[in-house]
Amino acid sequence: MTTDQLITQIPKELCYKKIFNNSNLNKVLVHDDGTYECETDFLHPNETEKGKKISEELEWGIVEKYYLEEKLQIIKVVSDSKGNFVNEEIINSNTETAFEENLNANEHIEVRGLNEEFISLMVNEIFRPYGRSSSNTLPLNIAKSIILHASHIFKNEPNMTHLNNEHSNQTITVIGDVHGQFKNVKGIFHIFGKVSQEHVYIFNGDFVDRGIYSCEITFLLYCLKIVFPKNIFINRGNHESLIMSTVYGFKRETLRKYNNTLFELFQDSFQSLPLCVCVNNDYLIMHGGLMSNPETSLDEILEVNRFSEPGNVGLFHDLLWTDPTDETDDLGPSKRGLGFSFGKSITSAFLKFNNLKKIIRSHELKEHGIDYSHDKQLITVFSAPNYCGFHGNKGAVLHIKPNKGVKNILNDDANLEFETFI
Ligand SMILES: [Mn+2]
Repeated sequence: MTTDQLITQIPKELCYKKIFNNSNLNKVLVHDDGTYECETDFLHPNETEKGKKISEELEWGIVEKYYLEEKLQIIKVVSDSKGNFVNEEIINSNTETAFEENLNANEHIEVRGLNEEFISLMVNEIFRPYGRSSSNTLPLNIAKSIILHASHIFKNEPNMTHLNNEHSNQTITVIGDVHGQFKNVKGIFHIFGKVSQEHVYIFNGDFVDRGIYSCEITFLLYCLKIVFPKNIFINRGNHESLIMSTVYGFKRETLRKYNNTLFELFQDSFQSLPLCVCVNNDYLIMHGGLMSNPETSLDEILEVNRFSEPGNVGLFHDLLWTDPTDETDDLGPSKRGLGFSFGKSITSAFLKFNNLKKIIRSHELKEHGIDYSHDKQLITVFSAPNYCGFHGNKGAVLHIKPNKGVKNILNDDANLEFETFI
């Protein structure tokens, strides 16, 4: 039986579905004296650093001015050839300095003062239509420096990060394609919880294109990466590339909201993104799928030079592009006309060769957001419900929480739990 047939047999409380009501999000209560409260905030308890409610202390305009002109500082950091700190220089964020053009290889940009409160301000007021900010976009220098700071963090990560939550209460949640559907990304954090020390998120590629809020999603994910570098990981998808994001909407969106310099900086950041995460030495997570030779080691994945476009063939390309197939056990044609598809024997052989339990990947629309295939050795997670506004599919997330998973007719693994949402 297929996933779609099986999932309908799961009792409702197991295949549980929370309905995310967007009308409750970001509702701002404006008092007569002009101060405000966020009734449902995004990522923080609506308090200033001193612990006082914003509404008691500051008018909205002052909060925005405080962050954008004072609190956030753009710093150029200079390191020596071994990466050790040498010195730093504050760049004034108010002026339109072309700082990124002047960066040498031993220099990078950091945004200081970026915290959860700023993220909430950005999401609730700047990015929200009818938010109280005078603009729906970030000031250009802030936008540039967020991308540059995040890129610097990505560049220093390996192609594949190893995570382990076997001996902790930490949940690791895998999110599949979200494709510019910002409302759903906010919904994911509302429903399943914030990024925190206890809750690590893996965004498994294809967060841009198709939907029209790719810039907002990228800035949110990059800001979270800056604030919680060890609690959110972002794998590159096939859409985080120059060709795809030029054709499928992200370029047009970026030019409309910002400019071509920003688009180029986004491309540089995409070329810095890692390719995989391996959890508990059991689960390998990548956007697309496996390579043609199942006797490819994890060390070979670590050796790929990923700081470029993925090309049309080879390991780098395959990790971002391939799909599983049930039509053949071995290798089959690609339904995308690019590369190949891989059958069950490839998956089995790869898992055995690398002593892994399952492959977790995204990249394909699934009616229920989740699919178990290849004798349940391979899981597809797709997290854009009602994809493109008309597919009518659910979205799903997959939690990795050792011995606290939820087994059912579909999920055979006590360390995993999937949840679906619309
Ligand atoms: Mn994809």
